[in-house]
Amino acid sequence: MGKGESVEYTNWATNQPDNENERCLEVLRDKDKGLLWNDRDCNGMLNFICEKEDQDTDSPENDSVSSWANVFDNSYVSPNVPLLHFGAKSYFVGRYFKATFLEAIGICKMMNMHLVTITSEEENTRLYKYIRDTNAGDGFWSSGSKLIDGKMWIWMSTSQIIEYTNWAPKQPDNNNEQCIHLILRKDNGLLWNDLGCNDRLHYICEKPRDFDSLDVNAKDVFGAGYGDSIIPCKGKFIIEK
Ligand SMILES: [Ca+2]
Ligand SMILES: [Ca+2]
Repeated sequence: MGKGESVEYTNWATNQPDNENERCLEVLRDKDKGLLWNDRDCNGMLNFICEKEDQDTDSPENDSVSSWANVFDNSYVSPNVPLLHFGAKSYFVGRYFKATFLEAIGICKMMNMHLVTITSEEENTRLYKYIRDTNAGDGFWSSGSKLIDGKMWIWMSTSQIIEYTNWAPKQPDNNNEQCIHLILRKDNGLLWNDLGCNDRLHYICEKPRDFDSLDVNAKDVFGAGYGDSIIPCKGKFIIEK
């Protein structure tokens, strides 16, 4: 997760991985065999090991292309990490693990992404269709919350005040529910509900789309029906009508 890369080298313990519902990797110390791997439930409480890049060395691996923070932002993104590309953003739908609102912020950050912001009906509709068509789940965290002052709804990932909304009927309905939960209604779109921030939900991460590394197709970018052509220009885009 820290680099957005697929795991290639492995050192599984005997008969591991053994359970589809165990989605995190635990390392076990074995006196004879060294460090062995086990798939394990992600909610367990374990000790942990952190790592960071050594800033002092000049090894070629530390150049800007492969620097830690850029890995998920460029073409090194693992083909095994499925992203939805729409408009100027790419999205990752976290469907296999549920997290609290704050944990979801951390998980997106770990992938060098942000918890999602939704600023237009088009964006809300595209996410709705993607979630529906991929059966990704029925409840997701967005980065919308009023945790800052208890009153104002803000996209935490961008600090913008929330303008476009798509509240479900009778929502928001509770002053103690301070985070925005996206609800899939199969025939009725992606509706918003205020929910307690400590509830556990799936989540959607986003990042600016990296056009340079992609084979840009206008239909892909702006959805079928748009005839716009897009000319990449040093990372920025001119959209010709
Ligand atoms: Ca296991
Ligand atoms: Ca509510």
